[in-house]
Amino acid sequence: MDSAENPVRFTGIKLGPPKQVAAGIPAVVSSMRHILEEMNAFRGMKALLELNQKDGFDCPGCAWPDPDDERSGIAEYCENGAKAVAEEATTKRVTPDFFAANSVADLGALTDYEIGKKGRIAQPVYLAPGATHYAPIAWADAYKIIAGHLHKLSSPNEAIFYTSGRTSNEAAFLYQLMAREYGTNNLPDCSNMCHESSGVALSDAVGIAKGSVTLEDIHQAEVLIILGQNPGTNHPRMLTALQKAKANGATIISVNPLPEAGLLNFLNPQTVKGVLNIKTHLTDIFLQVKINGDMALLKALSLLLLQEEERVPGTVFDQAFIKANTQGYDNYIAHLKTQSLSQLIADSGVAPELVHEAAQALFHKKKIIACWAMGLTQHKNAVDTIREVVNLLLLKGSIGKPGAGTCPVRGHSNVQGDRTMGIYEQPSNAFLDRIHAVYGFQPPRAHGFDVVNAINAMHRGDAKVFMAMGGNFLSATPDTLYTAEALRNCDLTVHVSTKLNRSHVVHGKEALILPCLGRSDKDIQQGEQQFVTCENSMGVIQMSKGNLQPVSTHLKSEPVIICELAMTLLGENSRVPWATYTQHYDLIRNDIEKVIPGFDSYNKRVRHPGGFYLPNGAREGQFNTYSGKANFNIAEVLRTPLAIDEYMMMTIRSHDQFNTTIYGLDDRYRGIYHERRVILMHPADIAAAGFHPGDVVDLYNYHGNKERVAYGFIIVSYHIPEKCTATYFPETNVLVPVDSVADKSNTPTSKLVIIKIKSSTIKR
Ligand SMILES: Nc1nc2c(c(=O)[nH]1)N[C@H]1C(S)=C(S)[C@@H](COP(=O)(O)OP(=O)(O)OC[C@H]3O[C@@H](n4cnc5c(=O)[nH]c(N)nc54)[C@H](O)[C@@H]3O)O[C@H]1N2
Ligand SMILES: Nc1nc2c(c(=O)[nH]1)N[C@H]1C(S)=C(S)[C@@H](COP(=O)(O)OP(=O)(O)OC[C@H]3O[C@@H](n4cnc5c(=O)[nH]c(N)nc54)[C@H](O)[C@@H]3O)O[C@H]1N2
Ligand SMILES: [Mo]
Repeated sequence: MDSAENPVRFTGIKLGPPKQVAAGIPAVVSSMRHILEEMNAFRGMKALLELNQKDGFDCPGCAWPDPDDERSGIAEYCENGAKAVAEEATTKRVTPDFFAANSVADLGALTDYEIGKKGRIAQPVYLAPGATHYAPIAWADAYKIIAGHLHKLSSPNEAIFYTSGRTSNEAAFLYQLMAREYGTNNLPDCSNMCHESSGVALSDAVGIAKGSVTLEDIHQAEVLIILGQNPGTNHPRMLTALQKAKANGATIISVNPLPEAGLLNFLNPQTVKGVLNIKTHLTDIFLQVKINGDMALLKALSLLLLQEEERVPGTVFDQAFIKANTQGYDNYIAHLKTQSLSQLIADSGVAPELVHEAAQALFHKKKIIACWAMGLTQHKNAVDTIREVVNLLLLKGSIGKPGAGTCPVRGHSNVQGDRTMGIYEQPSNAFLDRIHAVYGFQPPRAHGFDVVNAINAMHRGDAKVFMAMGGNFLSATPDTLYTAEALRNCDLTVHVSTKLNRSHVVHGKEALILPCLGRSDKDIQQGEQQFVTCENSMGVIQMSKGNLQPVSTHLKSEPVIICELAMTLLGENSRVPWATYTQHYDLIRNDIEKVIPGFDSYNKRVRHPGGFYLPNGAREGQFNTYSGKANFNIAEVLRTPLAIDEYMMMTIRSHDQFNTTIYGLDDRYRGIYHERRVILMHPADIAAAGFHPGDVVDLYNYHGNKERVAYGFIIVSYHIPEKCTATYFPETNVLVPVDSVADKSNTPTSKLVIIKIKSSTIKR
């Protein structure tokens, strides 16, 4: 087996009933167990006490916002935030001795779970050409190797600078500045695989690539529609906000192929009721769509709204809003009228009576919020589906007023901020002009590579140096074996990382691992403790200040690594005061303020407890689109014809992982324990194919006449629609074709891979 893939090793599956309720005391027990496995109780408590407090550090987990006003005095975090901290603040260390004892091939034979448990990388290491082991290297020598390679390239566009969304604003700003002064816009990021479809859809529809709501809006909404999102696992603190909305009388409609525990009920472990086992019932109407049945469902809902509006004019649609603020209404209505309600409902996979019930819940409500995540964004027609969400909100006038609007729930804790800071392969001219005005160098104008184009460029040999500011490019991206060939084609691969991962094992002809401080680590420059800043999912900029002693004196902060590399790379001629920036991060923020709108008095306002909101046109009802209005969009439903032996597969996260970081082997809410190599199937599909629950199967994809195989998955009978299956990523990324992407956003279609399922020769 190629070291790019997780080795097939079964770990002893145990199944239980899926949970009906999220959080509660089991969540508290689970978080403490993860903390204590990684560090002593004192360090653990010190970390948790400052997590998400106004003067503490931003959770390295998801991007869900902190409450503006009251924060729970001791525990403003969730089970999975605690796990994210445990993973980062661990006292286990990967030292040069470890690398001497373990070859790269040895590391490749470990599973992702085993690799992650090795601890924090404690020193920079280098893999020389032809070498079998990483060996320690001095920071200055590492910078020289990178600069040497970058100077050798025939064009700066042969280099790629990837970013993962944990990078702070300060580091992200410096990183894009270095790449652009060096001469390229090749700045792909994890967003290309994540919410890019949301950004594209929302920019065209309402004039801003971000969501429009605040946390307070969620509390005030009359109806919340939650599509393609599993908040109980991936954004647990969202459940507290949903609980508040329910207390204020909101109706929650959930749209998902799976009845996720966190959507159904919630036991808030931070309230007396939660501790007393009194749960809040969250979802009122559960619409169990087929995979990618959302567009058909949304159209069915809009059609039912239209029929009611025609029956009693002026009672359902917000005609005044539509007239004043939107464009394309008449065409959209004409289009809706061409659609067959029964066909739409059949295409959605939802029971007709439930679609009618959901439509009724919307008829006379004016404050509607739609929340969504990867279940919508990672499809071929993702951009159109998200525009269909906006169509529905526009009909209701549900945007740009309190309690209403768009809520794409972001993933990585600072993925939104990284984009604000200019981590983007398609920067606007306005942004580049400001860089020029502030620094006096001409940044490149040609657009660069996004993630998928970067993989293809490396594969063709058109890109030769790959550098990553965090993340795990090999495992997070599609078509694992193809991507591995692409990375191995490079002359040099460089990773600034906190922990070991598979991208360190699948490397270029030379490779470097540069260990950096994490969110929870104390960052001291010139004797003064520094803080960085992040932007959450709702556009709030806040400071984040680590408080733990770093596990090694060799670690450097991301901003310092970038500045030192940039000085080596760009030398005397650079127009950027890199050395100054390393002295105090306020000096970086002073210049960010000059380049990026909305950051006036950055240093002052970010020191204000709770930070500050960035301007947001859509929130104020100002739509900065090409038409100056919010735009309706017309798109047809996309059907996926399947042969009798074909299935749709969505790749999802278990409860015990953060993307490619595997915290543990349980998916507690779904009742799957101690095993990740599973495929969830409908019982009728299992029987029809002649399989039994517990059988081991291999999964095949034949996109573009190429065979892709993922070996060794155990069938689990599950409450999932027929012909739909689910597996965990990254194990099945080997099946996601690199050229199967969303129209307009180029996001890999990780939530709909067509597979065939065959008996395996592998035994359990
Ligand atoms: N603990 C933890 N927190 C995380 C992460 C993590 O890995 N672990 N990852 C972070 C990141 S980067 C992100 S982007 C977010 C991801 O957060 P989510 O988007 O919640 O993550 P996924 O597991 O990809 O879940 C997608 C959900 O969409 C559903 N789904 C799949 N296909 C469809 C479809 O066609 N239609 C509909 N309606 N639903 C569908 C799945 O059943 C699942 O419930 O979470 C962030 N937070
Ligand atoms: N099939 C499939 N593929 C997917 C998805 C899916 O749903 N299905 N989801 C996609 C999504 S939404 C996303 S966002 C991407 C995620 O893609 P990435 O962001 O590239 O992947 P992560 O697993 O989050 O990266 C984890 C690594 O980041 C490093 N790290 C952690 N903290 C820090 C830090 O503070 N600084 C630095 N420098 N490094 C750090 C550690 O070394 C760790 O191993 O994956 C995508 N891939
Ligand atoms: Mo993400």
